Amino acid sequence: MEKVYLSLGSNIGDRESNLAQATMALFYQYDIYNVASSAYYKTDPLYNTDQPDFLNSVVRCETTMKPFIFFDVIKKIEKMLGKKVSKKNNQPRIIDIDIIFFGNSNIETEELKIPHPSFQFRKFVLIPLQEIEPDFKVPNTNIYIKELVQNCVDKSNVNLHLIKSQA
Ligand code: PH2
Ligand code: MG
Ligand code: MG
Repeated sequence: MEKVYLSLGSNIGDRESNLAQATMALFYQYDIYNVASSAYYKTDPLYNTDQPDFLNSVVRCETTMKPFIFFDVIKKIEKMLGKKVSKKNNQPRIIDIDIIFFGNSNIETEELKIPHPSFQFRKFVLIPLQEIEPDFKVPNTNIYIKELVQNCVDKSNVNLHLIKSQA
């Protein structure tokens, strides 16, 4: 069984619902176990700043799937939630599910890179990861999540997003 860490993001439509539906789809998927989610965080859009704020979370789960099979599953979940295939990077999206770590895997292909090449530069990944795994150590290194958060060059806003009751 491999431990997998995913970054989820949404900045179109009902963002809370989009993150929740993606997380539930993982929960009910065959051969995905022990799904745990961080809270949701409201985050400044990185790179293309001319787009709505994101809600982001990090999900941890376990699987016996191989990375490319798992990658197909998350692509299908994105499609199911209405994600359109876009050629351009950094466009607003209903849902984005990115693999950050997949056990100790190192993968370097055009479609899939693991670990995610820019995880350490993204506060919207590091902060929710630290919430669910405060003693996390980056696979194949001696680097702890705490150091990554302290040394992160990204100074954008990442704030806990509380789901408010209507009352
Ligand atoms: N995803 C991107 C680009 N920029 N910014 C935030 N805050 N959250 C994201 O999930 C995000 C982003 C490309 O996938
Ligand atoms: Mg992404
Ligand atoms: Mg993606």
